[in-house]
Amino acid sequence: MKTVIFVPTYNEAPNLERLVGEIRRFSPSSEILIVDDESPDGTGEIADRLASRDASVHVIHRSPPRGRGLAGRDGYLAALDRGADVVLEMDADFSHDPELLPRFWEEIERGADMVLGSRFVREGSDVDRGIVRRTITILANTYIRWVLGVPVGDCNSGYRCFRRETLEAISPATLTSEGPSIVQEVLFRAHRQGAKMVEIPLTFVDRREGDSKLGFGLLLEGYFMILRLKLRALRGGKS
Ligand SMILES: Nc1nc2c(ncn2[C@@H]2O[C@H](COP(=O)(O)OP(=O)(O)OP(=O)(O)O)[C@@H](O)[C@H]2O)c(=O)[nH]1
Ligand SMILES: [Mg+2]
Repeated sequence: MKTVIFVPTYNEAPNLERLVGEIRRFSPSSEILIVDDESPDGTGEIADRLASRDASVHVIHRSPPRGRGLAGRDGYLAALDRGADVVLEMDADFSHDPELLPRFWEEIERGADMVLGSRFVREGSDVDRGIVRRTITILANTYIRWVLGVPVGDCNSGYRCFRRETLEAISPATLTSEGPSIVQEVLFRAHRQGAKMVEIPLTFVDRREGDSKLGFGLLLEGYFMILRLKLRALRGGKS
């Protein structure tokens, strides 16, 4: 089973080298694909250096416009191009613990089409974040689940993996989210394709190094995107 782990990065210089080391430790046979958007802090150069030392590390340098969604789309396509049987995506800021990687592979081997790291299943948690962020997350989650009807506890998880066929079925080239709403767009498409989803407990740790890219504007844009996805689906579009 060939596994490709892709990591979108924007200004993750303080995290990237240690992250790649930890991924290696917990999933030694995976390929790692870093998708960088010309980070001004030199993340791309660090990625190149890591790739030159390790043949299973690859880098994509995207040109503007940048965006978490655009990087996600390119990451999915490149991972499929590399012949992945399973594609996993995770953030670079250690909110997504690499120690969990073997659990993802286990669930795929047991028959899941898609595995999600979830804060909202038994033993998952989000305790590290402040009360305001936690409340926003819980409300957003309830809203997304209600509008899109996706039967999972954590609709905002960007720590997840897909069986190749599942990812192909959602046709990543046609994703429309430029920003972080790609997380829900992909989830919604996979749900509509009938993907068998399994959630595993994730203890979410807030970023320690580097700055957040998720401002209020992106948050708001995400909420509108959810409605747009739903409307498109109601009109019989591909969603
Ligand atoms: N390539 C690329 N990656 C991005 C972009 N924006 C964010 N990312 C990456 O996507 C992942 C998630 O972004 P975060 O900034 O951690 O978003 P968040 O987890 O919602 O917010 P914080 O953890 O509070 O910063 C990280 O690995 C980022 O480096 C972008 O425009 N391009
Ligand atoms: Mg983060």
